Amino acid sequence: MKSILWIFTLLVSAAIIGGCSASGSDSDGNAMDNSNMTEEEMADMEGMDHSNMTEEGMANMEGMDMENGDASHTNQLALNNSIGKNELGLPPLVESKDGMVDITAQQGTTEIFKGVQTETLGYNGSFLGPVIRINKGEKVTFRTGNEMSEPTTFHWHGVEIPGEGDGGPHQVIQPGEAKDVEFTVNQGAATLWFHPHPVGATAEQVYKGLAGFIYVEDENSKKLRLPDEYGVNDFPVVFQDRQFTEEKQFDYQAVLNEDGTIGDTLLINGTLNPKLTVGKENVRLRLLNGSNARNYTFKLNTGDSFQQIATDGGLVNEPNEMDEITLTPGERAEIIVDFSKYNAESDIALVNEVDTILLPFKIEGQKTNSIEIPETLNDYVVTEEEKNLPVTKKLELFGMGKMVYINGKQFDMNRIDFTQKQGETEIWEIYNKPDKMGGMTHPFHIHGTQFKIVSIDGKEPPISQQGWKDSIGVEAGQTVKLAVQFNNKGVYMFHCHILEHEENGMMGQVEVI
Ligand SMILES: [Cu+2]
Repeated sequence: MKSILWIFTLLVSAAIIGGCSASGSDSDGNAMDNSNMTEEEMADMEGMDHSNMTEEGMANMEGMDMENGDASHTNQLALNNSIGKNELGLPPLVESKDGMVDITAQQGTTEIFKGVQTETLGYNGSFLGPVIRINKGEKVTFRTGNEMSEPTTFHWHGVEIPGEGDGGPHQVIQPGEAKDVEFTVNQGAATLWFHPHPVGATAEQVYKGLAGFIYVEDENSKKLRLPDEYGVNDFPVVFQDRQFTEEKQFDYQAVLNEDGTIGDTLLINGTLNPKLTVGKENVRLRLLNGSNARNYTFKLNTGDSFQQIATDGGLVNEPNEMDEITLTPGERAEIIVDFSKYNAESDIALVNEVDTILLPFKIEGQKTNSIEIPETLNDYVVTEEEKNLPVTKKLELFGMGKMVYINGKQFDMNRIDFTQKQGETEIWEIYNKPDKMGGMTHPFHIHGTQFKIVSIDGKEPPISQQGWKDSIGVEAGQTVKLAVQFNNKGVYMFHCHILEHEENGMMGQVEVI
């Protein structure tokens, strides 16, 4: 009986291998934990990727009566610990010159592993991209160029930008071409990012290195005395898990998983085995989950708390004292860690939920210029009126693998799914319909807007999500209500930010008129 259960567990695990997150009710405990599996067993599982299953196979699995009724699951492929060998890479900080910012997508090679050149993609360099800092009220032009040998687009994730400049699948830039994207920054201080969005190549281009940060600053953020010395007490930190070939190359097609491509090797800002040297002071970390599919629950190995100061799209009202924070793909959070109580001998690290060491810290004793965190940071509010608005757009997320749908449909570039009036707030209700195995979390993202979470299953969202958002992890069975307003016109995508689900058609279009 025990062995039957084990095989069953293997089957289910295989079916859901990939970047799915624990979807709440984890009461069935460790049944699906593969951390004790042998390599051979792991290898067997890899051969069972359900994306290659016949529909009959799928149907059989759906018919399986799971005693616990819940196939919630953590990421199946464990991450390696960072041994802290390399100082965390710091992307160049780029400010606009007379409103102009040059951003060129290019291909090259990068020494990720010592002495080995890995073929990579990057913006203004061979791997990843710069941090672009822009200011509210400023008119900026992103001069985007494509020096790669394949088409791409430039999508500004979280930026409130007219649809024609949003860089969705319609706005392809061919190799050798360039395009100016002009807009006025009209949103509050936030940590945003940019990445490609071409149909059929988004996941692969991001995987190989196309991603960068955008910082928006405003009067409020400049006035608040938050840690803001770039690379001193204020760091961009992008988490991306990768699976390298034996030759230490990216072979996306070889490791592609239709339910989310994950890997055992974490790169932070493109650095393998990173560590971060900090002073005995308050340090601001701008966390971005830039992975194709993996979720992270960040915490300190000491169990100490930290302060969350921002969500995806802006500062929260007051610093939130947190023990841990979960980010699904595309989501960001800014946190402040107080290193003043540690010293050079302290063993302190940012870890994932299962205590995988992601980023060890090295404390430098002489830097003690700590900045007090202000008590009030912002004036975000979900109004009574917004809470009482009727639902006017309903979206049902469903499926796994190649069979992923929004309202039973897959993406069609020539179909507009919704229209909405510019400047008008509407309530979008997103329901993640479980399948018989439980289903999985879908990180839902809307382009061109920062929305407010009105409720999750009828309740106020957790404090960590009370702020401007552009992405939200919707767990299987959950219903979330979002107050959505677009301040510009045009066609915008909404989609699952597991990049393989997006590629498989879990995406729709809203036209703002
Ligand atoms: Cu999804």
